[in-house]
Amino acid sequence: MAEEVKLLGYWASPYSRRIEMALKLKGVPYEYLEEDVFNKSPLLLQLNPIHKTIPVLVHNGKTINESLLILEYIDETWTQNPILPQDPYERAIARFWAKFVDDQIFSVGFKSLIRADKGREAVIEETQRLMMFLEKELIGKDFFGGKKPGFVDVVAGSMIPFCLTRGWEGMGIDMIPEEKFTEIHRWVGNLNEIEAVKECVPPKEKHVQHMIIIRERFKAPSA
Ligand SMILES: N[C@@H](CCC(=O)N[C@@H](CS)C(=O)NCC(=O)O)C(=O)O
Repeated sequence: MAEEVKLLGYWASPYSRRIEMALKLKGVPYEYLEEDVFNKSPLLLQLNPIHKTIPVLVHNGKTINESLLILEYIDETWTQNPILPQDPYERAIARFWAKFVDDQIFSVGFKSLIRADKGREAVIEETQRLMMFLEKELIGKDFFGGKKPGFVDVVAGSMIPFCLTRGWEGMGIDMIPEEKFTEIHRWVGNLNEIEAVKECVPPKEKHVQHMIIIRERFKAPSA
């Protein structure tokens, strides 16, 4: 019997793009259902009534929410081309970095987009300080996962170069200058060579424009 694998996503969302990257890295066919996150479908509300967010994965009628949990589910269900390390300690470390990207880097990086000029300098500095931890983590590696892209690569790859950076570009901010973040730039170059990643990168110009709209929508009035 053919498997049912459906993904509810949104074209500009790093959270659903990372799921597509993982499914493609593993060669798992899936049906993609584009959601309008500003006008949610009854199906999304039914499948994710608690958070009402994408991505949602549906596998043979079972629903999984929250992107990091979906990635773990995918890795355990389709075991070819593993994205998490086998060693328990290495797995814990990979989860640590993924959480660091989604919690710290995203929240500070997003603030740098929506803060008015006054508070922005401090947030930029803080974003760069956090980014330096990732820079150091990449020394001597092609990917966070080693020779091949893994869990942290799809999480950080979807979030940093192919999402937040588009927002910074739209504001004329070079948040990760190449001379200071050589390892991160090398890593982005490596990611760009991977077919499964390339296929999931949102179109650049459209995305930069989209991030400008997002920024306006969430801008702190006087921060
Ligand atoms: N922690 C969630 C975050 C997902 C998320 O924030 N998705 C956004 C799209 S980028 C969304 O659905 N937003 C709709 C809303 O918050 O109402 C995950 O990792 O899946």
